Parts: sequence; C-alpha cells; structure tokens
Amino acid sequence: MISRVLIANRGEIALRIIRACHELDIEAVVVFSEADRGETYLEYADEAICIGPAEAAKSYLNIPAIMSAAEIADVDAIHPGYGFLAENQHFAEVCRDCGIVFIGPPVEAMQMLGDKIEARKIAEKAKVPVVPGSEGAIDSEAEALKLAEEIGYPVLVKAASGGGGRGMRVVHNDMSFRSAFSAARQEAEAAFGDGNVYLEKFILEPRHVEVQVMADSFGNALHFYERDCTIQRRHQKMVEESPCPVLDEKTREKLCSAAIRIIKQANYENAATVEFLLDKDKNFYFIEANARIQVEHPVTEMVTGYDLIKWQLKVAGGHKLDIKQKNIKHRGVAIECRINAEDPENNFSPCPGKIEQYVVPGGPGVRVDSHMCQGSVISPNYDSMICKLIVHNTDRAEAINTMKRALKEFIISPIKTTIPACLDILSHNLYVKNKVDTSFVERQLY
Ligand code: MV4
Repeated sequence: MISRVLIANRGEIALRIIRACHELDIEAVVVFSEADRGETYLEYADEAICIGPAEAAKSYLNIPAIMSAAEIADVDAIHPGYGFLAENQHFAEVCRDCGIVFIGPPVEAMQMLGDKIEARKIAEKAKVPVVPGSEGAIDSEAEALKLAEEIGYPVLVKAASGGGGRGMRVVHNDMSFRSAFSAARQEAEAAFGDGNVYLEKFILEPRHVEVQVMADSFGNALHFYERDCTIQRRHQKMVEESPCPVLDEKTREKLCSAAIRIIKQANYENAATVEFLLDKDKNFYFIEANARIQVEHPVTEMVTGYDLIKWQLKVAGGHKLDIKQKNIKHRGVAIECRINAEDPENNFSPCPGKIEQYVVPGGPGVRVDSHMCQGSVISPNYDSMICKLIVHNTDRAEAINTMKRALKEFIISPIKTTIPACLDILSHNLYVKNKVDTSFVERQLY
C-alpha cells in the first residue's frame, strides 16, 4: 500500500491529487517553485517543498530536485499529474531505480506508446483499425513518394516522437511531397531528437474521440467509455464531452473494446487514454495513446461516477481493479470547458496577472476544478489555465444549458478569459447539432 505521495506538479491537478490522496487516507506532499510560493492550494497538502526557481526547466522538470524532495519527504510514490514529467521515460526509470512507485505505466509500456510507430504496430497486432499508411518508419524519399501515391493524397507525414499535433505535415500532391517530407524529418529531428517519420492517409473532417482506460498489475483492464474532444483550436482542447454525441451503442462497444485490446497488448498498467479519429461514416481509426491521466478526465468521472485519480493511486499501490466492466455505466452527459487566461479577441494571447475578483458558479450539476481564488496570480511561466468548469445533466441539451448558465455566473476580473469563446461555441448552431469536426473553431469562430 501507498501511504505517502509526492506530487510532482502544480496548480489544479496538484490540488486534484491532494484531494484524492486525502479521501484514501494517504498523505500528500507537494513540490512548488518560487513562482508558486504562498499559493493557497499548497496549504491543503501535508507538506510542501520548494524545488527551485520559476522556470519549469529548473523546478517542475528538474528530476534531481524532485528526487531530493522525495527522499527528504520520505514518500512511497510519486504522482506526475499531466504535462511536465508525466510521460518522461527517464523520470519513470529514475523512480523505479530509487525504489519509489511511479504512479503511471511501467517504463516499457510508456516507451512503446511514446513511439507512435510502435504504437501503430501494437494496434495492428491487437486487430484495431489504424489509418491506412506506412508499415513503419520510412527512410527513403523515393519509397515514401511511391507509398503516398498508393495511399492516395492527401497524406500526412507524422513524426514518430511527435503527438498532440507537433511535427505533422499535410501533403496534397507529388509536386510538394519532397519538400514536405524532408521538412518534416528535419523538424522532428530538431524538436524530438528523433527524425523518424511515417505516413498516414489524411482523414478529412474527422472528430477526435478518445477512450479512458485503466489497468492493474494483475492483468485486468477496464474502459470508462469515451470523450469527444473535437472542439479544439490549434491543438489546444477547449470543450470536451462524454459520451461522444454521434456514436451509437454498438460502435461505442467496438471502440471501447478496441482500446482495451491495445492496452493489454502493451502490458499497460494505470490510467491511459487511447485516441481515435472518427470519420464522417463513423469509421474509427487508432492514432495514438497517452500514457497519463488527462486534463479532461473529470467528464468521465461525472458520467461514470468513478474517481479516476483514486483508482490510479489504488492500482499503483497494488490494489486489484475489482470492478466488473458491466457495472461501469455511463449516465447522462458531462461537458467540460477549459477557462484560460487568454484574450479571444486578440488571437488568444496569454493574459497573465492578478485575479482581483473570482466568484465561481455553483448549483445543480456544476463542478469547478481549480486552484484559484481571489488574489491568485497567473504566472507567465506556466500554461494559462485558470479553471476547468464541468457540468453534468440528464441529456446533452440540458448539459449545454447548465454550462451556459454556469459560464455566465462566473466572475473573473480584471484579466481576460476564454469564457466568451466558450459561450460562443456552446451557442453555435453547428455545435448544438453535432455538425462539427476538428477544424470547427478555426473555421467558424476564431
Ligand atoms: C490525423 C488527422 C487526419 N488524418 N491523422 C492531430 C494531433 C494528433 N493527435 C493527430 N492529429 C491528427 N491526425 C490522420 N491520418 C488529423 C489530425 C488533427 C486533429 C486530430 C485530433 C484533434 C484535432 C486535430 C486537429 C487537426 C488535425
């Protein structure tokens, strides 16, 4: 069993993990940088340890500093949250070598899924549909060009170590193939130190649907249904919901069992998200898997009633995932809006600064995941998320109404926020009617 955890993260997810620990009678030790000193959420922890200056590279990404804090605080385990070191294989390895439980997957599973080419191979082995594309990495330009013609344009050149939209190039014809291919390779080498690229057919106007899974160390793997994360701008998710509003129960079952097969094939443990593209004809294709808990996990918690962070802590401590798949049900609809300190009227440029007035919404079906309060300062050093506003109601139309009413109740001043942008999305005819794809926000709104 785990009795004391170090949280190697900050802000809302650090607070979310503290809360889960305390419900399980686990002590929570949190690290912080100089920029976060004095933040209210640190008070909720049993201990807080300064690990360095504001720059993430010297604090939240500083492995020696974090391991020293773990040693001083005498913890059994480290929860990495999301971002920062959550998918850093070296960090997971250091934890293992120090005899500290890394609350996440085994190093080998993280390595496999971290390489998108390997992940594609795992999906194929698990008989999960992947987008038509190359068998593995492509070395030669001639080989790539030939394959692109076979697959048919448009095609995507993707980086093996990419993900989240980084290191991708769309190619529309033979003419532009050569330059796009070599540019993608160079970009990948520069950004990830891995110039390996692969090819996929470019799926037109897809929806982004992802399945939440959890696995234990006894070979049990369960899914907690899917989230639809189609509403995003420049690869930053803005609104997420569960269940996906355009899936029928039969396709949902196929999608979720496909995700489980991938997770079992990778000998995975702990929480993961398996990402798919859904095309216009409701065909789904595996694209990548994320070896961490994600920002948008609360929508899944709201529709299933399970606390995913508590389950992460339990399975990491050797507890069996003693739930039956058939007992995991989804009820109603949950929607999450990410509220960032950004100005929608100025190209979503970050608006760091002090929050003078902060009044959160409440009432039936409203959940606010945030570490903010009156007087909080949004530091320019980290991402600009202020809050995740999550609502739950009996159906989608009701959930949209609850979200709009909660967004209107929210008072955050004087800094600019994405609340008006979220309201624009929730009020848009195409969003309400489920006629959106991943380009909706950029094409219709911003
Ligand atoms: C694609 C695609 C179309 N076809 N792959 C972008 C992020 C990364 N997770 C994968 N991405 C995409 N892969 C094929 N074969 C379109 C995207 C994509 C996208 C995917 C999900 C959510 C938003 C997106 C926005 C633009 C492109």
